[in-house]
Amino acid sequence: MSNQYVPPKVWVNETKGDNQWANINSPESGARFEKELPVGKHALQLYSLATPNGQKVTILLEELLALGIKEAEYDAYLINIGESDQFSSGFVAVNPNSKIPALVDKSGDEDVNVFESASILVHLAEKFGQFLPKGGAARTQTFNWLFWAQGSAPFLGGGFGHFYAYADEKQEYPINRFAMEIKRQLDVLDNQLAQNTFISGEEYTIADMAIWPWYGNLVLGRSYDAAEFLQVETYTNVVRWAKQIGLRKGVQRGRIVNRTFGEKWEQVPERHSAEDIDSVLKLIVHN
Ligand SMILES: N[C@@H](CCC(=O)N[C@@H](CS)C(=O)NCC(=O)O)C(=O)O
Repeated sequence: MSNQYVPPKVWVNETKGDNQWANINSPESGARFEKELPVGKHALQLYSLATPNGQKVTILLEELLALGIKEAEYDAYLINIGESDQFSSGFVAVNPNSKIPALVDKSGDEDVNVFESASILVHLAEKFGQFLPKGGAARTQTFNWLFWAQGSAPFLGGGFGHFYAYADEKQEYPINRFAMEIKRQLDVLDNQLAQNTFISGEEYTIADMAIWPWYGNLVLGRSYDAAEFLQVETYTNVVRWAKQIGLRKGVQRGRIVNRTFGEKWEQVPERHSAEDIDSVLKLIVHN
């Protein structure tokens, strides 16, 4: 192979080209500029974007509100990762890893910074006593699948999605490698969902909320324009589950919070009250 990359002895940062997603990367962590985060009136302050990782948290918050839990009211501010908002001093103070979602829980004597989407899901599920079984095998199963999601989805987003949809050049080797892994993961989910209504059993939990934004959206044809390529319709149990969860009010509301792309009726850049979502959902045209 004539144009094969030969790694130098020591890696140097030579990121080239104008790929938007490659250009936000840097080998250094930490704040790149000084800017405080805005703070709203509710006890829960969310700083996020409606990527699958962001959707997990807004779906949980909207599910909690759908149960009538008023203490789950939240302000959701937009962190535009394409514009480097995640590198402000304010955001880095909440999440030193500079990735959405990040939450500040101001309900107690001291503010609690929460980052990593699964940590936020557990924090909120425990705080409100919902969507996480209290003990026994059901709780462990929920954690099994929650951590499965955290370990597996980077192969879907950072692996398959990056090389299939976002990379400037389509390369056979990484696309093959990650397509293989994603189809294997879909098969794991399909087998599990053949035996269970929800991912960890008969109860809808934060594990479903962690997995649906990635694999549910994928099999519903909403991710990477890859439905045909991956033959997603063959995973019939995953499709059944994805549709069932997609009908939930909390999911329909949560998935559009901090969203700035797509149809007008699915864009709620910031959310400070239920009305912010209601007014956008009213724009849906029913045929
Ligand atoms: N493991 C993290 C992943 C979060 C993550 O990758 N967030 C992406 C958006 S989906 C991000 O903020 N990327 C910005 C960047 O890499 O600079 C979590 O689950 O919260």
